[in-house]
Amino acid sequence: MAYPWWKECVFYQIYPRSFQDSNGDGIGDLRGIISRLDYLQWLGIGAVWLCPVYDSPNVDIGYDIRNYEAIMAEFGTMEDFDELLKGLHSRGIRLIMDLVVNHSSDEHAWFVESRSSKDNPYRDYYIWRDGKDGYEPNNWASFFTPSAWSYDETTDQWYLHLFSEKQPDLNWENPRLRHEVYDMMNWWFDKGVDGFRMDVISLLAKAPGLPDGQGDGYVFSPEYFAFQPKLHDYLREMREQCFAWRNCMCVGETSFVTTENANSVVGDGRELDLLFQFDVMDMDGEGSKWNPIPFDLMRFKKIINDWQHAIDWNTLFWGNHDQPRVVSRFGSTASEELRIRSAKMLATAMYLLRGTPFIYQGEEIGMTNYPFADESELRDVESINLLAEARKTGREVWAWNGIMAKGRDNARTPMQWNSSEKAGFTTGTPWIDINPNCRRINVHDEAADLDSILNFYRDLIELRNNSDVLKYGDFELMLPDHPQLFAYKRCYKNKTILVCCNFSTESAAIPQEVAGRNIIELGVENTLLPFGVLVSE
Ligand code: ISL
Ligand code: CA
Repeated sequence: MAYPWWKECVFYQIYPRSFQDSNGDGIGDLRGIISRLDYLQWLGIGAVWLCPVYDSPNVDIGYDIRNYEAIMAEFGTMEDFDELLKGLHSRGIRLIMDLVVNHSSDEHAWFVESRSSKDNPYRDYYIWRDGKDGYEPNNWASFFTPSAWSYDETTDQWYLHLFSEKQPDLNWENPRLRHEVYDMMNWWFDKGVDGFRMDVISLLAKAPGLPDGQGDGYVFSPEYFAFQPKLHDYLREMREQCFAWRNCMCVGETSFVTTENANSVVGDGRELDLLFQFDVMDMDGEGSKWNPIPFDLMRFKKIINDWQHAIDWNTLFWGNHDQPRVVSRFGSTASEELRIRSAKMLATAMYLLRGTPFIYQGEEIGMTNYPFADESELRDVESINLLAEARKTGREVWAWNGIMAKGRDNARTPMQWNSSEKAGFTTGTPWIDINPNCRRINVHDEAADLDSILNFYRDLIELRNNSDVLKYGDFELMLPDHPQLFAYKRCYKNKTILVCCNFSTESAAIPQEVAGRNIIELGVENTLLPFGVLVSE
């Protein structure tokens, strides 16, 4: 049986603005990525997910696209892009692009036209409604602003935006809009890209009539904008029009997906190949990500076990550009020893599961959250808006604590290439501060140290790439009630690999169930030390 390429390899996510600057303007760019291709090859990854590189006014750092077929000037030119793609392919590395089509920038030509008059041919490319008695058409809250609607004087109507007011939602009910998007996707496919990561793709369809959410004030109402029945029509049409016949991979950022509805997008219907679910990412927030609750190992085990059994093939990840750094979040930075061991433990626990791993840049060297000193150091619209809103109700301290722990800027500080002041990222002034811990956490030093997190990631990727058990084996949760250990078994054709990870800061006795010939042994001294790992076969 032949498996598709995207089940055979490990993905690496690049956030271009913070990966490598090549011209000293403090902003990462395409030529910077080109200069690091040998590093990616050395790491052993087989595909890259590139966050948006399209022309954008950068209100949401590239997730507000002004022109889908042009490269952002700060990142370089289309020639640079072509060279990047060629450079990846010549190293056997595939490239998937970010597809952001739930919304565009308000500076996109479509929206400029759309807002100009009610009878403009582009009017129906977006979602316009009359107000209700001078107020918003409904009570929906947005991800980034209190209301999901903004009023536009020119035509005396309101437009919907589930994100910032500069990210108007596209109207997927309009077939002309849909076919423009398909043409654009095919244009990129014809250039040779290998697929797309589809931004908030589960939100494309909105409930007919845009009903009010239940509650007072502005109400966040995913029941009316996520996983609506029409979503499946759009995804099937997209597949037929753009990629059913291609050797590509499309992964959806399916916000609000559940184990119950997941197979409606990735099951036999095959609308998408893979999906990102956020149950693990959401587990340390109560109701909202800004209300922190401690990591609960039992809950983690249940989430992983449920997902491993719910769908045939999972995405495996600990973070991305929207999440804090995993070692700060679920590991420990109490000492260097614990940071290093917990980073390795977390990688083992996640990436030996059944599915396709996605490593976020900097994770492979154990980068940590950034100690932001004050608001002036923030760059993310989500955090900046949250703080401004919280200030109105005297909840500034709550918001600031939330941002320190969960703010998206934590993952967006520049990649740490070496121990110099600017971390080898730039020669100029970086667009966002560089973590001073680049002195000890950086690619250059870790590449030379065989016990480093970086070399551990490299070995883990190699182990996975060469093991049919790890790639194709079944998953079985072990020791479900153990309060400290997360353990599982992977089985394939009479072969078994056992993975046992100590998620706690206390030592744990090694259960006999996980004994075997050791493949990975970390923090094992008769017992499993805090964050210790044992993998055996
Ligand atoms: O980070 C989040 C807010 O707490 C997530 O809810 C995030 O907004 C959501 O997963 C959607 O993310 C994607 O679309 C956004 C963009 O800001 C994110 O960077 C992107 O990954 C709008 O395009
Ligand atoms: Ca630059």
